Amino acid sequence: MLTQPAPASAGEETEEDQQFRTIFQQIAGDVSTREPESAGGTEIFKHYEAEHTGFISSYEMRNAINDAGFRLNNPLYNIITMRYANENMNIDFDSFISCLVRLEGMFRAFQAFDQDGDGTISLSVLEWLQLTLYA
Ligand SMILES: [Ca+2]
Repeated sequence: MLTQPAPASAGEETEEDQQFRTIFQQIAGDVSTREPESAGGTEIFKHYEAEHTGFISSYEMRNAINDAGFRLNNPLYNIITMRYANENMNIDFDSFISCLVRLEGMFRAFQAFDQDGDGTISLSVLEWLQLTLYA
């Protein structure tokens, strides 16, 4: 289903290209086996959803994301609201699950690259594009 990123010219793959491809394959493999409903997201959404309106507020979204195990900061919560909330600053179920899946994928990718676990990664622009266009 997923197309693997190909090196710029076959036969001239550097060690870094190979490493990136291995990591990307790991991530793609993880994604393809991922549960459609992320990390108990359905239960979390129901917990915050007020009176079966089908929405949670952007404020509740912060708590819900926390409950799903993600620790973010205010700028990131603001970005998530801009990206996933509707014009009334509410988030519906599908958007909530999309957000969780995205966060999961991005964290997973980061951890795959951060092999020494120091919380920083180094990517070339092409690696960055492969990662973000895929995620
Ligand atoms: Ca690192």
